[in-house]
Amino acid sequence: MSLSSCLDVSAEVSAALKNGEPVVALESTIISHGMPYPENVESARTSEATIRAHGALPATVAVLNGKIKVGLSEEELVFLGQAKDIPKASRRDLPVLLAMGGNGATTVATTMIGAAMAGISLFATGGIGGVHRGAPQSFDISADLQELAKTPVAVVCAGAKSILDIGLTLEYLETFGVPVLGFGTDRFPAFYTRDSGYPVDCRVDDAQQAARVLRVKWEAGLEGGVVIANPIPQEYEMDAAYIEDVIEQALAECQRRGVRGKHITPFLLARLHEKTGNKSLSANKKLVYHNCAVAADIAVAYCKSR
Ligand code: PSU
Ligand code: MN
Repeated sequence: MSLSSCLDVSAEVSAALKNGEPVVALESTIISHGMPYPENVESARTSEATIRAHGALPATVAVLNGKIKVGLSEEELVFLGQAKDIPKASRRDLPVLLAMGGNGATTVATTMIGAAMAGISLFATGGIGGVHRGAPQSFDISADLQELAKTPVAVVCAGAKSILDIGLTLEYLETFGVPVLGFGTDRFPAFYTRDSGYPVDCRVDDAQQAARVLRVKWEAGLEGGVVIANPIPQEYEMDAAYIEDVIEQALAECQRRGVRGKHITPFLLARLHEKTGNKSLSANKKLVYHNCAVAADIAVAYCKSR
């Protein structure tokens, strides 16, 4: 089986990449498991439109009929948003889905894999997975972190939610040599809030500086990804004490119900949206659009820096 038999890059994305034009990848777990319908489809559409408005081409990634598709049609976006039975597909799920001809919503890890196969360097999302609270006992560490260690894609995100242990997540990234850049900030953001209480490794103040770090890293042969942490815009930031309280409640419920493994993150996200009366969903959408804009700006700068 060759790479081309499991990878299907849309004509538009493929032409842009051949011409050295900027492309930004988007994940599909955020569509199928991160937000409810119809907000998920609206958010996917607005994300793509934002990337185009900033001069790059969007390429949403998903597994469809046993192929990694890079660049989805409108019908495919709606399908992923409406279907109830699309499994969340991380690295370990890929070979099975490809072999069996299945469908899957790609996480940060698998979206990075698809992007790297296609030759896309920038990827925009909401938040990355990480080391879960209680991981010293549960061993629950997202495969996203190992992917960042080895796959050469830069992920623009609003940091990580404090459903995770952010301190341990940053330690893990340091151990595996993943640079964490703050975009216009010295602080690692916590998704709904602009400051997790932890610093970033390095601050970059514009798209050109970020693009330069990527160019130098990969030209120097330093494998692996980069986290570009872009805080939620001030006007959409949530109250830290309020969201922390809601997260604590959701985590307690998760434990009580014995939710495990890959179901933990989607369970917590759904609970947060319910408990905040969709305030968190609205913040989530805004920060994703902001990440799309920044990722597109960096993709444009990265192409020019060649
Ligand atoms: N965090 C969010 N929103 C999300 C996810 C994480 O704030 O939608 C999704 C992403 O697709 C991420 C995945 O890659 O959850 C991580 O899942 P796990 O913790 O099971 O690796
Ligand atoms: Mn996990």
